[in-house]
Amino acid sequence: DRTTGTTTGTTTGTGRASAAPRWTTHEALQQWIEEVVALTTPDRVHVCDGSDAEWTRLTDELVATGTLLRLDAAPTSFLARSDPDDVARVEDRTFICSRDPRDAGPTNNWLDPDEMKGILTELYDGSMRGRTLYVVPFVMGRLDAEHPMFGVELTDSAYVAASMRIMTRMGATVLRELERAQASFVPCLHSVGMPLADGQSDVAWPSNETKYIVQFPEERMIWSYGSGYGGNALLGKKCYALRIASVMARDEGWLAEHMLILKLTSPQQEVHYVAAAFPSACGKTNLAMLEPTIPGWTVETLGDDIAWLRFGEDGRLWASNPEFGLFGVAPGTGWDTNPNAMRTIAKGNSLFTNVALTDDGDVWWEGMTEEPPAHLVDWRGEDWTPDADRPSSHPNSRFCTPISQCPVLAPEYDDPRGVPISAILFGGRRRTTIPLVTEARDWAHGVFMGATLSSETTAAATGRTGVVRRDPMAMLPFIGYDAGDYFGHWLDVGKQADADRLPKVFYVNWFRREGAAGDGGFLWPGFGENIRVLKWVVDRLEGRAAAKDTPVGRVPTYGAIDTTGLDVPEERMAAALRVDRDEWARELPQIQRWFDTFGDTLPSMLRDELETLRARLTG
Ligand code: SAT
Ligand code: MN
Repeated sequence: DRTTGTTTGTTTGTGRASAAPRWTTHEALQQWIEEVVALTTPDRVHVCDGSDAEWTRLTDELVATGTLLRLDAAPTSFLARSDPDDVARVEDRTFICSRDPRDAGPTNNWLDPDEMKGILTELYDGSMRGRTLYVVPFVMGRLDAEHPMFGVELTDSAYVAASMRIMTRMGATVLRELERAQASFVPCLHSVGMPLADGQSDVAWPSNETKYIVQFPEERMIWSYGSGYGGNALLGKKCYALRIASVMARDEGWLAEHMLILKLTSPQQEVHYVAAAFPSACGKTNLAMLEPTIPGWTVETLGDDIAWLRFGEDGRLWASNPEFGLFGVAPGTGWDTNPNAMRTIAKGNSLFTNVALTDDGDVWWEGMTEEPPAHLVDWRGEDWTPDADRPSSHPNSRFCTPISQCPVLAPEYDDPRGVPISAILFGGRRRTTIPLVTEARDWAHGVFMGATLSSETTAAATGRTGVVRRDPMAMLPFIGYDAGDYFGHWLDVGKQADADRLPKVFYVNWFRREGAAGDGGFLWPGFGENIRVLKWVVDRLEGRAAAKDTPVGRVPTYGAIDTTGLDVPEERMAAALRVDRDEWARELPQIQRWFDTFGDTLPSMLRDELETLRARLTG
């Protein structure tokens, strides 16, 4: 029996006489598991098959250990409360360990790979004692893709194994294919870093104060230690599908991006696929599932976080979503703001982390309904009433749910080729300066927009929130190599195709506010009304909407955005779209400083774009 076995067993069902049990016929995988078992000394090894029975067993066990609470009101869904110190990605503990520090670039933490392996090998030594090592064979994207993108996560967290079943295609079918082809895979090693001594009882959320999230780009390998949360621990997501995949993409001529993918159908039945890059917790999930407020338009979802873009034979960029689930920010998700996410969750089979619990055994978070319930148990497990001066749910609390349950999932989600992209949107969270929507003049100008993208920080990463930082292509924490080289790669991608086949690039900002300091109310209602901006984008693609050329790009002329039935006064609309020379005069030195951090890896084309912008603004 290869699916279970103690690490001290002698011979297994495959009959091979050996010190270690035989877990797989994949030679490299078998050997790697043996090495990890020898180093981390788990009590048991379990090779995940991805079955329903396994899900039931895992979640039952997690309920028994107190990690999960079964929701009485939704018995196929569960609530987890993390350690209060393990609630978000830890960017300052995240490393790109390339051989040459230059290849990590100025935006990543770097340490020599051998040195890092030394540190982590010491931490992993005995780190799984008293626990089960779960072997999670998975594929990012589809198993029937031309080149399936395999990974195997070895983790001592049942919560991670269960979450990986929602977020990736995993289990026995993947392992069989790995074995048949003796295919290469990205090894992803994860330990929460809390071994259990004999008789020591476990805590609900094991983790370690010391945390490392480490990518070895040349070896296509990931080592993670100390955290059980989200992108720190579900290694198929940010670590593989963005950091490692971005390096593969650079080497192979494609793009791995932090983008949602949506399908837009106009009243004339024109279909356009749009990819959009926003930083974490800036509304990607909401836009991906938007419910249009204007008649005749349809939005369907293909993905809410990650897009892999490759050129098709037609010379267009085709995007596919490598993930199998949604890991969305809970607060702010409600029947008003994102009814499709609510419908997805309502079908059950979901893991919630760090949200509040209602008295009748359901979940609640800020923004789910207008009025909070009279009593809750908050994300730390404490009593909560509406007069409390703290939120009931952590601002980075999450729902983890199968994407197949999304009622507006586009049928093309299941097409291994993906979908041809007509437009790319870049967006951030900015109170001032950035207009509601701006169209790039050409690909290079679009790359400049992406490279200078900025946003106020959110709770998705630990650290201060609300501080403006440059977040190029919304990829700042996810670029697996030198960011200057990454911009160069984007420019090269533009040279691989005819200009008229490339997606058109737009820069959006749903978050601009009233007042010179941007401290007033939002100028634009956002959410479902964003369809009006998407409509302008489609009308531009179809050559029927007006735009005026400004120093920063093309913005809608007065009246070009359809505001029928919307209560946004003319002045507010003008303010949302304004290109303010004073604001941009303050922006230029910030962009200059940002570019100066790169030295000679910054493509000269981007410096030229900055000079063009400067000249246009002062001209
Ligand atoms: O925690 S995750 O990295 O998965 C979520 C996010 O930051 O987008
Ligand atoms: Mn994300």
